[in-house]
Amino acid sequence: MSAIQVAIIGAGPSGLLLSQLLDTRGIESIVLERQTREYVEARIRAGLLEWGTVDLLNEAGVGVRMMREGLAHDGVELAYDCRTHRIDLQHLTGRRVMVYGQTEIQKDLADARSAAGGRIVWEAKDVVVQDFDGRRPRVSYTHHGERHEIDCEFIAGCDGYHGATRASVPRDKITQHERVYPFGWLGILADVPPVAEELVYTNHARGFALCSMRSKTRSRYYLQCPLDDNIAGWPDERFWDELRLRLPEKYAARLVAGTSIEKSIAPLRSFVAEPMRFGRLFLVGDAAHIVPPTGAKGLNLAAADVRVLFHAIVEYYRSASETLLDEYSSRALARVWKATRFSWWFTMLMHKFSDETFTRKMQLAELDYIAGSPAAALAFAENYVGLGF
Ligand code: RFL
Ligand code: PHB
Repeated sequence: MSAIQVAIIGAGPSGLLLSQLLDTRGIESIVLERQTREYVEARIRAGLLEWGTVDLLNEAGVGVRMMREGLAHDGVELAYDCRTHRIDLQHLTGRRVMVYGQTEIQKDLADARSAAGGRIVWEAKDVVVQDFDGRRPRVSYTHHGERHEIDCEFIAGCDGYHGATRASVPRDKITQHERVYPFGWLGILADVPPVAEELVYTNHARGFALCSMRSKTRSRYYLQCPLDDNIAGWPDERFWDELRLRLPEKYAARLVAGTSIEKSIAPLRSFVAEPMRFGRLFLVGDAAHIVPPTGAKGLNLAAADVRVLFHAIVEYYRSASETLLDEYSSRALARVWKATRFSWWFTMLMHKFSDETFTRKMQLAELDYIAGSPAAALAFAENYVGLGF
């Protein structure tokens, strides 16, 4: 049996970033990941970073490639009812956002951990967390058929929505809040130039569409689709035809179709588990909360949790003070609920819910209000670029 300061479950962005940050302060961790490195790095997910996330990645020493290859955007467009309205994020808030794929962050983090000799166990199966109520939590797992056990001081549950850590908390100690939306997002990745320089979120009578990107030559597009649709029913041509129908004319005319590199359907949900701390077990990122992707808050919230926990653990090892550890859950949740509200609101504003005209009229009136009112535009912009701490 070996002892370690922090056992981190999950090598997604939360787990690797926490491990990397702790290492900058000489705090030892081990990361246990159920999947292979290749599998984790192939998952196409987030693409838009708040500047607070950019700063944290730089603080962790993994921002060099992001600063070179990422695309900083000063604004974002809302399209509705055959018109477009640009929200000037930089002018309204003094802040920008960064386009840089989660796949790239994942690679940069894994490279940095391996260069620093960090301990990551890929394919760690049947992870069990125990005794986190006391001062000596334990984690056990199977690797290549052999069972291992680790003694540690803290456990960080960075194992996503379907992970083992939240599931090991007694039911009467945790409250879970959930909203499931009656549609999904069909996403496509293709090596074609994006239709616009910035992201375009479209409210259309046929359903929501989003034009995003990974670079100036790689586009990421999404369409609202029924939850029971499957990929086989969406050959590339159908996707491009439907996207063209939903986009404002000027972008539809510019749309370049191409072969998809990846295509997937994701359900949309809002989910928050409270509290986020159970003795010496801390839930981080998607393990504690899920937001619908409208507004791109998921990865950014995960990074914000990591930041709060990182400072709390550093403070503990520096001064033996548990104050920041005690405050972790309430500080993280204050931000989580605000981002949950924004993602829910933006989802409700942009998607088709039924054929009922009243709901759509309300959406269009609100979009028109944002377009015409600097106060409403500012409220949107400050949430989109990320609220302060
Ligand atoms: P992850 O990325 O799910 O990583 C959890 C890791 O834990 C592992 N794991 C286990 N390991 C050991 N034992 C177990 N029992 C385990 N169970 C699970 C998993 O294999 C995995 O490697 O959670 P993390 O690190 O908290 O990161 C969260 C983000 O990945 C997520 O919030 C974002 O991807 C959400 N998201 C977006 N966020 C943004 O900020 N901006 C965006 O533009 C954005 N776009 C998106 C998104 C998510 C999407 N989907 C598919 C959910 C777009 C999409 C389509
Ligand atoms: C993405 O590029 O994947 C993306 C961007 C913005 C969102 C959601 C997803 O709101």
